[in-house]
Order: sequence, then C-alpha cells, then structure tokens
Amino acid sequence: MFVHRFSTRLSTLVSAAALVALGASAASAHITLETQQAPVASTYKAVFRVGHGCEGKPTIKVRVRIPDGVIAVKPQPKAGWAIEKVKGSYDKAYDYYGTPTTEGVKEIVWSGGSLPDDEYDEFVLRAYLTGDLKADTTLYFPVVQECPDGAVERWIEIPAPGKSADDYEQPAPGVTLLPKK
Ligand SMILES: [Cu+2]
Repeated sequence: MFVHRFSTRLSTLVSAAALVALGASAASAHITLETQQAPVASTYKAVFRVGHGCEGKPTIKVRVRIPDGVIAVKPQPKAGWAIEKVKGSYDKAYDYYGTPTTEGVKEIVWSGGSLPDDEYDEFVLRAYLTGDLKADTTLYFPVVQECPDGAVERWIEIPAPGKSADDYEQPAPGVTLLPKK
C-alpha cells in the first residue's frame, strides 16, 4: 500500500504521464487473481497473488471471503501455513451437479507463516462457480491481509457500476464471469 499512498501524495506534483506509470506499478502490487476470466457453471482455480506486505511488514495471515454463488470450496495445502475453513449456510440452495447444496466454506484463513514484504507468494483454492452467477459481471473475493503489530490491509472495496478496480486504493480481487460453456 505504500506505493498507493505515495502516489496519492505525489499526485499534485507530477505530470499526468508519470501518474499513469505509478498507477500501473501500484496495480501490479495489489492482491489480485491470476486468472481473471472464468465461465459460470464451472470449476475455477483461484490463485491469489500477494505482491507485498503491509507497508514493509511481512504478511502473517491471509483471509479470503467466499462470495455468494461460489460453492464446493477447497483450499490447496500450503507448506508452512495452517488453513482454517470457516463454514456456514449459503444464502440459498445451489445446484452442484444435481445435488442441492445449502452450506459449505464461507471463508478461508491461511496463518502461521510469514511472507516477507520483499518476497512474493500465492494462495490457492478451487471452487465451483454456480450457474446462478451472472455472466458479464465481475465476481469479487474480499481479502484481508494481516501483518505483525496489528498492521492490516483490507482488499475489500467492490467497484461501483461503471468503475473499475483501478479507481480504488484497495480493490477486492475480481474475476470476470463468462457465459456458461
Ligand atoms: Cu498494493
């Protein structure tokens, strides 16, 4: 996030062209999804890319909230990290290959590791994007990134209609939904 605040402060001092360059580098540093398009009614491998810690501090916990319509969630085991699967009821019954499904994982928490600010890592889960999700919309996975001494980065901003992630300081990672194959 240092990059973003730095660029905001600088905004009155530098030219528009320089700002564009800063914005591009800041965007690549967010927590983002590797695969940014996926059809509904299909299985999706979500790779969350963590580009930096909390203003220089290492990342010690990553919490991912599972949005409505995303079911059958399974995190990929990760060496050096414990995984908590927080379960709950879905907002409705979703069809999972003919089986009505009413509950499952709503949040995944990776903890116990330490990712230095100057290193890169990925946190992976697999899930089913139900046919109830709407194609041609963006599905967002809010992520909270925690660091020592209470430092935290909340990647939870959901862009309003007509806006994009680039319009926000801490956008939630998103995947554009495509029509069912
Ligand atoms: Cu960033």
